[in-house]
Amino acid sequence: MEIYKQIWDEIKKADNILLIAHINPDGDALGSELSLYPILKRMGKKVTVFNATKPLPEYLDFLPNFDKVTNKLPKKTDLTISFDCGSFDRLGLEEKPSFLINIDHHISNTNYGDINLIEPNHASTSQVIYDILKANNIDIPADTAVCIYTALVTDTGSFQYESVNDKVFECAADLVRCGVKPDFVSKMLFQRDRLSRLRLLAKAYETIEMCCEGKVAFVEVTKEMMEITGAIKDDTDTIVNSVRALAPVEVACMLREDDEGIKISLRSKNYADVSKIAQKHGGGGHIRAAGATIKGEFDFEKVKEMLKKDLKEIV
Ligand SMILES: [Mn+2]
Repeated sequence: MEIYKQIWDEIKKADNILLIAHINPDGDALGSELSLYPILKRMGKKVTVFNATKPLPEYLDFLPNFDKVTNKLPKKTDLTISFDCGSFDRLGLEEKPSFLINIDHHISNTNYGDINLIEPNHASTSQVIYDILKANNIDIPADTAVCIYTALVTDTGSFQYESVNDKVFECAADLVRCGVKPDFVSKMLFQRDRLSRLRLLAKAYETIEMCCEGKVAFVEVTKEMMEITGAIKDDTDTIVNSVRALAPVEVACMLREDDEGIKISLRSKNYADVSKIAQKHGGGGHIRAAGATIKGEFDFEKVKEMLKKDLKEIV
C-alpha cells in the first residue's frame, strides 16, 4: 500500500527521529515505540525513544533497549512517529512536532498527525509496524521481533481476543522465525508476579458483588487495601479481567479509589459496548475495555448504584 511506502520514505529522509507512545504505556505502546529503534540505529539515524511517564512499568523491563527510553526530549527532531496513541494530548508533549506520523489501531484515533496510518482491524499497533516493515522489505532483527511480538501478546490477552485472526498468527509465526522465543516472553510477562499483587487480589476478591442475574460483577480496590498489601498501581491492572472470567459475567467493573476520585475500569465479554458507558462519565476506550474517572467522588456505593443503572441497559 502507498502509505506504507510513504512512511518509509519519510524515515529515510530524516536524520533525527523521535519515537513516542501514549502516557502510562502498556505492552503495545512501549513495544511499538521500541521496535523500530534497532532498525533505525542500523540505518545510521539519531533516535530518541520518548515516554512522558516515569517510572515505566517494571514488567516490561525485558524489552530490548528498555533502558533507552527517556522522558527528556531531544534538542533536534526532523521526524516524530507516535504509536498506539488515540489523541495528541495523551502523548504528553507540549508542542506539536514539526512533522508527525501517527501509527495506531484505535478506531477513535483523531488523526492528529501529518501522516495518519490507523488500522482498526489490527490486533496491535505493533502489527501495523510489522506490515510497514514487510511492505518495505526490511529485515526484522530479533530485538525488533521481541518488541512486536510482546505488544501482540499483551494487546490480544495472549491471543484470546476477537481481534485475533489468521494474519495475527502468521505475523507471530514470522516473528518466531526472526528469533522470538515465545516461552521467554511468556515467562517475562506472566511468571514474575509480585506477592503484593496476590495479597491485593485476595482482598479485592472479597468485595466482588454480582448483579443483573450474574451478568454484571463489581470489584473494589481501596487505598487502604493498597497500603496494607504494599501494592502499586500496576498490581491492579488485571483484577478486572479475572472478574470478567467468571462464567455468567458479561461486564466486569473495577472501582479503584485514588487521589482524584474513583477510577472505573470496565470489561465486557461478548456483546456489551462498555465504551459508551465510559464516555458517558467522561472517559473512553474500546468496546470490550474502557474506563473513566469519577472525579471528586469517593463513595463506592453511590458510584455502583449509578453504574448499575447504566449497565442494566446493556446486558
Ligand atoms: Mn494497542
